[in-house]
Amino acid sequence: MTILTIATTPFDGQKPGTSGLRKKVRVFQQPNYSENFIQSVFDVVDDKDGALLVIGGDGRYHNRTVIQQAIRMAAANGFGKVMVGQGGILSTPAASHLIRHYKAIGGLVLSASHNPGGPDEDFGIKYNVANGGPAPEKVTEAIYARTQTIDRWLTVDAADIDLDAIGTVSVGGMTVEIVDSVADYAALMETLFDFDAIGAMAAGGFTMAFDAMSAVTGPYAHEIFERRLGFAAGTVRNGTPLEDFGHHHPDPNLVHAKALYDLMMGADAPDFGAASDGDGDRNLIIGKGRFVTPSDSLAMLAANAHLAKGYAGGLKGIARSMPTSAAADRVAQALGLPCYETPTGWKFFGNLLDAGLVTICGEESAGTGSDHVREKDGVWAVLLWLNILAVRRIPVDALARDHWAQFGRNYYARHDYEGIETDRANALMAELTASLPSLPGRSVGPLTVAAADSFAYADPVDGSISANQGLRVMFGDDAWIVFRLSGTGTEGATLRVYLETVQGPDGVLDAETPAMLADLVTAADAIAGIARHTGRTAPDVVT
Ligand code: VG1
Ligand code: CO
Repeated sequence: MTILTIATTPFDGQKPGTSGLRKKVRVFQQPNYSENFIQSVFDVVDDKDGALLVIGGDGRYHNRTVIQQAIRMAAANGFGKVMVGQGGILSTPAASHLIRHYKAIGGLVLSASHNPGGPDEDFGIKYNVANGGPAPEKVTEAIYARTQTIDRWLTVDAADIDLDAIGTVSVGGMTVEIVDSVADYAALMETLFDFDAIGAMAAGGFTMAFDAMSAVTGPYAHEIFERRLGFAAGTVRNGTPLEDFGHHHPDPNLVHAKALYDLMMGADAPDFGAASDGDGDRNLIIGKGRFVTPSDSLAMLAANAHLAKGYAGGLKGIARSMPTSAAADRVAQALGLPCYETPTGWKFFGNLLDAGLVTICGEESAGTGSDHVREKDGVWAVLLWLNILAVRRIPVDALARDHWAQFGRNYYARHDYEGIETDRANALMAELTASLPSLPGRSVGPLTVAAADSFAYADPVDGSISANQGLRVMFGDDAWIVFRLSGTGTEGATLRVYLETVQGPDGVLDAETPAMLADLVTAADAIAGIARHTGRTAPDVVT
């Protein structure tokens, strides 16, 4: 088969963010745009000759087009085989599992995660490496460098293939295998959790609502929750992946999953509610009448994971991203486990998991996962919750209260200011950065700044340093604020303000979060000048 060399010139801005390259669909539709990025990935991957590459996405608009392009380019670049999820569908954790299970050299995950989809919305491409996890910074930096000098991309002259037909075909002499999107992943889940116990709980009348948000987890949830575990038909809501997610943001938070929240707070609430995001790596957990913050969910899962067979031997350690609440640290301390604090983004957990330093990881943005794959995993988190509830036989609310009584409670919220002009957001961060040395001693209301810094992470495994990962303002030992700019948006800037205050086991455990955080909200504006810089007096999204 002849390899075609197509001349091209670099595009600006092909810099992977927190989780891959994310842009508007129309940007990706420009001639050479996707091809330049994919070729830049292939140009930095060593040993691809004859190797296996996994490709899949969250089913959003433009997914199939890029998959067909990527298959032809993989053939031209010497890969031996490509494995694709049926219909182009693979959840991010399922893709991570396939890479590991079949010893692929890596994978292309086509998703913009929780960002909306459709012709006028977002698309994304992420490269995962051989451990199944997102490429570490040194790889994403090499990819970005390559995008700035690229002058050609390689493809073969071959027609599109049928992505819906399971089986094997040849493209330009390379084998392409279309696999069931769910089977291997579901089998992995059965090794970790007691499906009989969860199934017995469902048969005994325990009910659940799982909102797949018209995104990728629909097929996984139908198979696992309804078919294998026996939850009633209809347990899975919005279970068909749609290219535009039904015009919604597939973001499992209290704003975009409000229907689920309202259900769970109402008189007819099932026992357990959960949702996942566009690409299936996030999870939202809501018990009957009790929302569990993602940070609390991480802590509660860590404290109870040994009740599931996959974790019966206990945990090696716990890791959380820096802006995630320190609730998990209290569990680690009580269990005598090491606890690691990383920058935002799953790629920073990879080394810790590979080195066997931690078993469970989590982020405040509704991401929880373990060493079973190298991505966060929404369905996995739901199954771990169900397994724990099947063993403990108490409602979510009782489990939460019990947890706080034992470990204390971290009141926590994230305030997002979206679509800010980039210059204004940068000015706010620059001014705040400059003021950090002068902040200690400053008082706002009842709070006095004890310390302030810009978070830098030294990876304990490979020694790499990641600087400028968020600005921290600490008030004593029990309250703090973190400021950072999002690295996943496609329009303007999003300022994230993370607020946290801690109560010990003997403290106030049953207060409303906004009341507990009111002084911190005031302090955040006074210290960072949010209204002055952005003109905003309230966040767009509170999670
Ligand atoms: C956000 C979250 C971060 C998460 C990332 C990718 O990043 O804050 O915790 O890892 O999204 O998640 P940022 O830079 O916008 O704050 V996903 O589910 O969108 O791949
Ligand atoms: Co996601």
